[in-house]
Amino acid sequence: MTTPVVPTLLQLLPLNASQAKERLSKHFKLIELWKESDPQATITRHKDDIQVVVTSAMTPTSAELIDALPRLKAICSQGVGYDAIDVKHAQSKDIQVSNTPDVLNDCVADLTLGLLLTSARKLGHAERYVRNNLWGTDASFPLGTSVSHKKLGIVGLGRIGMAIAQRAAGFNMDIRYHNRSERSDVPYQYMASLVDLASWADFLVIATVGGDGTRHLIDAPVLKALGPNGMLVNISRGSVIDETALVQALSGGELGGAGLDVYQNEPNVPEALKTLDNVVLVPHIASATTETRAAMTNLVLENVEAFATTGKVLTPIPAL
Ligand code: 8YV
Repeated sequence: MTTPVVPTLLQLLPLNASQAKERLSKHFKLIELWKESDPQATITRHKDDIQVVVTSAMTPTSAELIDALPRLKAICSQGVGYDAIDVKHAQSKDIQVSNTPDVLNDCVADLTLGLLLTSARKLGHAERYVRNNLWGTDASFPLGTSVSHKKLGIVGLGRIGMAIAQRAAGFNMDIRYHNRSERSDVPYQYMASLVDLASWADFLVIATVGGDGTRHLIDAPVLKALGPNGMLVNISRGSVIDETALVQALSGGELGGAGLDVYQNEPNVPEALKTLDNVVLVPHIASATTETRAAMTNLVLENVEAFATTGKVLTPIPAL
């Protein structure tokens, strides 16, 4: 006689919502993996029962884990990016994968403009200047760079890129973009060459997807094209920028400044960047507000509930 399957959900990280446990437990037995003393043994013990994995954009979900769970049917992730999940492998095994698109667009775009303004107007530097009691001394504070009416290049004009463009339009910025292909539904000029976009732009914002397809898309020639008065803002993934080339360009004065939310090897930030006054560094917080994280968590829960009740997740990642 075969033992019946106990529908089980493997949760790789805590979800920051008071009712999360209650909502998930309605449909599944829960394994909260971070609480287990021997996570590998727990996975092996429950492998024939686990149907759903809850993960996040920052939690590696490998082909190995997917292969270890023969009854896995759905992976529900918190976050819009899915470069940490082997989506192709999951989809090749008919496992649905969901992310949390759209609910974070505004919040990420808000932070992007924040980084842009902070870089251009030297807000971080200015803060340190006041706190270090330099105001009123001989050490005068340098002039910043204007943002309004300047040229903004957006690399990756997807849903977040569009929310950034909408805000930049409020600053009367001239907006152009670079994508894998031109869009016919936007009023902004397309530039097929990334180097051309960088040499045209005063500010270059990176809002493209992460993963192998975009690795080191922003390399030394792009940074050189942006130039000593140009500024780079990255809210996508650290992997998109050649970080060694970035450190070199900033230290050598070939690039004017940078505002960074993401890094190649988080949470490690190159020490050289921390010493530069023309760099603004924040710790991957673009979606980190109470409201947006609640909306993201809720969408994860809705995906799990939709899978439990209809067999289909709500916001699937399209076939790769
Ligand atoms: C979060 C993110 O850091 O959505 C993404 O792709 O990188 C961020 O929103 C993360 O998803 C939090 O779980």
